[in-house]
Amino acid sequence: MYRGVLFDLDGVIVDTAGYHFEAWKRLANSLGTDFTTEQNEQLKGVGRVESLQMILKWGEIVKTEEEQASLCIIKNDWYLDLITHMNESEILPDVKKMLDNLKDNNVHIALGSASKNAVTILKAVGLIDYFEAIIDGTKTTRSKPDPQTFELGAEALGLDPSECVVIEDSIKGIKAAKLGGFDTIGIGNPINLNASVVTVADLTELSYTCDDGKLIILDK
Ligand code: B16
Ligand code: MG
Repeated sequence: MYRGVLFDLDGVIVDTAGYHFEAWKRLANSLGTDFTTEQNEQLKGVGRVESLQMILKWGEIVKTEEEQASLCIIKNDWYLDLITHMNESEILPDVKKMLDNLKDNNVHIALGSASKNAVTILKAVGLIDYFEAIIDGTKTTRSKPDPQTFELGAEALGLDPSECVVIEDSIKGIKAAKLGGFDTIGIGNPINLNASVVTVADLTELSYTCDDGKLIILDK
C-alpha cells in the first residue's frame, strides 16, 4: 500500500508523443534528415536537449552547443503551437477517476515528468489543482533514468520512496523509479516495462482501492 502516487505526464496522463513527433519531424526535415515513429518511441521520457542530440546523431549532423540551443527553441515553439489546443478531452482513460479517488481518500499526489511544458499541459487539460507537488524538467538537473525526478517528488510530499508508487510509460522512467527505491506501475507493453508491481495497457485496467490515506493495488 502507498501513501503517495507520483505520475509521469506524457504517456500516462496525456498522450503528447504525437505532438512531439510532429514537431521533431518538422525540425529533422528542415535539417535535411528524416525522423521515424520508431525513433520517436526511443525519445519517450528523454529530455529535450538529449532528444535533439539523438536525432542529430541518427542524421549524422553535427551542430555546436549554441546551434543546438536555438534548434531546441524552434522545436519547442512548434510543439507549443500544437499543445495550446489541448483540452480535457485529451486526458487518457480513467486518469481523472483515479485522481479523484486518490484526492477523496487523502492519498498524496505529485507529478514526476521530464517535460519543461508540464505546467502548461496540466493547465490546458484542467488537472493542475490535483497536484500537491510538480517536479518537471525545470526543477531537475539530471534526467531519467537518474532517480532525481522521483526523489524530489517524494521529498516534496514528505514521504519516503518506499511509501510511494510511480506510474510510468517509459523504460527510462521505470528504471529511474527502481533506482530510487520506488515501486512502479507500468503503462504499456509488459515486455518493455518489466519489474513493475503491475503493468497495464492503461488505467482502465488497473485494479485498486483507496482507504484511509492509502492506495492498495489489487490483483497483482
Ligand atoms: P519537453 P514525460 C517527456 O515527458 C517526454 O516523454 C519526452 O518525449 C520529452 O522529450 C520530454 O518530456 C521533454 O519534454 O520538450 O516538453 O520539455 O514522459 O517524462 O512526462
Ligand atoms: Mg512518459
